Amino acid sequence: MLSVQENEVAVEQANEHVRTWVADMAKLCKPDQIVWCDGSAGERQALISDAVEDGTLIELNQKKWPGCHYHRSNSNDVARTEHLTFICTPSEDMVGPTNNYMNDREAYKKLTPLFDGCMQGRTMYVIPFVMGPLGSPLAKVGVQITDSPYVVLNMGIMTRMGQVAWDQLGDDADFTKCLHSVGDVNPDRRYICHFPLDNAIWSFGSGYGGNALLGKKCLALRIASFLGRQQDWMAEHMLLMGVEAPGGEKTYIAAAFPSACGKTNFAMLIPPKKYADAGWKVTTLGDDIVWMWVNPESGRLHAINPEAGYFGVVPGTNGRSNPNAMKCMARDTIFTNVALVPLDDGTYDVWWEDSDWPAPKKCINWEGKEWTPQIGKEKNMKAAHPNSRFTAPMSNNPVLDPAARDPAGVPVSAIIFGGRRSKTIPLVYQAFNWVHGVYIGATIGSETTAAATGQTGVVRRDPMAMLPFIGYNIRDYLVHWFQMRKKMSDCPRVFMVNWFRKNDAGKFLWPGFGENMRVLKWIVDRCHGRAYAKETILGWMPRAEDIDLEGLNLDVDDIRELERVDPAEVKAEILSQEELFLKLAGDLPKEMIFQRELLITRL
Ligand code: GTP
Ligand code: SPV
Ligand code: MN
Repeated sequence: MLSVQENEVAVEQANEHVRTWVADMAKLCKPDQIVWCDGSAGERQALISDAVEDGTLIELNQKKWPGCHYHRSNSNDVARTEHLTFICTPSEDMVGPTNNYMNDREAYKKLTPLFDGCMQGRTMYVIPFVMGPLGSPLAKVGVQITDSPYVVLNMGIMTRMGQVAWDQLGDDADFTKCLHSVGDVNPDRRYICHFPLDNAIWSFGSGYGGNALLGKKCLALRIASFLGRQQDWMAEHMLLMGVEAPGGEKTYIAAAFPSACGKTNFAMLIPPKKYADAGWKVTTLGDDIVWMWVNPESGRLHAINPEAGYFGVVPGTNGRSNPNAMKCMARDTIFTNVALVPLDDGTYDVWWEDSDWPAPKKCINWEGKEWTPQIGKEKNMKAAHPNSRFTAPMSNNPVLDPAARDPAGVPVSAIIFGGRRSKTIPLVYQAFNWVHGVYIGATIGSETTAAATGQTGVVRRDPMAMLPFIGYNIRDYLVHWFQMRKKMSDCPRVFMVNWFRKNDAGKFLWPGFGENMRVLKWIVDRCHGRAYAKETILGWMPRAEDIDLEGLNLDVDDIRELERVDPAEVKAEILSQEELFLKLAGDLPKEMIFQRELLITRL
C-alpha cells in the first residue's frame, strides 16, 4: 500500500481500478501526500485559503469582486503550446498529417523520467470529474491527478467534480486517466501527450488552460473526437446557443470558430433593442465544446455542452461588447494574467485593455512588471496578456438556456462555421447542402490569435476550427463528417460567417457583437424556410435588403464590401487550400475533390 498520507474518507469512494492507477502514479510521482478531492464547497474554501496564503491566488476587493481571485501564471506559460502537443499511438497513420506524432511506447519512455519524483515536497490532488450533464448518454468520467491547486480550483468550475463522478463510474474501469504535473514550468520539458488507445493523457511542464485543465481540450476534444469516430458521435470546438423568435419558436445552433474568434461572445449575444423589443431572445448552452449524436427517435443531431463553466478571453470584454460575460465574471471567478491593480485600502482590483474602466495610473501587468499608461505606450507593453482569461461557473450566466443541463441535449438546426478574415470571406453565406457544408468547414482559413503560442495574424487552414484538437487522422475525421449525414433523417443547415472583414484603412467593416443578431436572424429564418437567398459561387447569400440594417451606422458601400465575392480573391483562396489538400494527398476524401471542382466550375 501507499506510504504517503491520504484522506481516508474520500479515497473510500473510488473503485479498485481508480485506486490501483492512483497508487501506481503516486509511486512514480512520489508526492508528500495525496488529497482525494470531493468537490465540496468546504474543500474549495480550504483550497482557496491555502492558495491565498502561499501566493498562488490573490484575493480581489470583495466588495467589487465577491468570491473572485487573481492568478498570474509563469510568463512563459500563457497559452496552449501546439508544437508541444502530441498524439501518441503505435502507428503514425492513426494521427495523420496535421498532428504531432510520438510513438506511444516512446512517449511513455520519454515522460516517465520527467514524472519520476516530480511531486516530492508537493501534494498530489486526485480530481474525479464528469464531462457532460449527469445522466447523459455521452457523459464521460475522468480522473485528473495534479500537483497544482490552481488546476484543482479551475477544474472545480469547468467540470462536474467530486462524488458525482464516482456515482457515474460505479465499478467500471472506463475513465480517462489524466496525469498532470506543472514540473518546473520549463518549456524545454513541456509535453502534452494523448494516448487515445489507453484513454490516457500525460501533461507535464505547463499550468495553463488547455495544457493543464485536462478535461477541456485534451479529454473533451482530442480523446473524445477519437472515441466519437468509433462510436458514431462527434466532439467539436463549437458554442451552443438557443434562439427564441417572437412567438416562442426555439432554434438551437452550434458554431465553430477558431480559438479567440468569437465563440464566447456569440454564445452570450444580447439582441439589439429593436430585436429584444420584438421578442427575440438568445440563450447560452455552451461557449467552447459540443458533443453531438444522432437521436434515434428524431433522426436529428442532438448536442450537449460537456463543460460546466467558461474559460473565456478577458481583453475586449466590457459592458458594451459582452454584458453577459461581465455578469458571468462578477462573482466566484478566477482571473488569470490580467493586470492587477493595488488599491489605497490594501485590496486589489483587476484591469484589462478595452474594459469598462479607464487605465489605472499604475498597476502590475501580466508579467508581474510595473505598468503605467506611459510605460505601456513607450515599451509597447500590454497590461493584460491578450490571452488572459476568466474562469466562471455557467450558473453565473444570466442567459443560461433552461436545457443547458438536460442530459437529452437539444436538437441542432444549424451549424455555423467562421473564421477571422480581414479579406475575401463575406459576412455570411449558406452551404448548398451538407456535403458542401463539410467542404466549407474543412477549408476554413483564419488568422492566428494569442490563444496559442507562435505568430499571430497569419492565415492558416483550420478545418472545422479543430486543427489543434482532432485526436486522430484528419482523413478519417472528414470521412466521419460526411458519413454522419447518412445517419440523420433531417440534417442541420450549414453556414459560414466572418465578423472580421476590414476596409483598406484596417477598420472592421461590421460592428459585430450584439449586432451579429442581424445575421443570426437571417440564419434562423433560413432554417425555417422564411428568408430569401440568392445563389452565388460560394453558396446561398442574402441580398443587401435581406439583412436588416435599421439603426446601424453603415452605408451601402460598406455592405457591398462586406458581401463582395471577388473571383480573383476566391481563386487565391482555392490555391491557398492546396497546402491542406497536399498534406492529405491520396487520402483526400472524394467529396472534397468534387466540391472543389464544383467551386472552380462555378468560378
Ligand atoms: P476561445 O475561448 O479561445 O476558444 O475563444 P472564443 O472563440 O470564445 O473567442 P471570444 O468570444 O473570447 O472572442 C475573442 C476575441 O474576439 C475577443 O477579443 C473579442 O473581443 C473578439 N470578438 C468576438 N466577437 C467579435 C465580433 O463580432 N466582432 C469583432 N470585431 N470582434 C469580436
Ligand atoms: C482555446 O484556445 O480554444 C481555448 C482556451 O478555449 S484553452 O482552454 O487554453 O484551450
Ligand atoms: Mn476554445
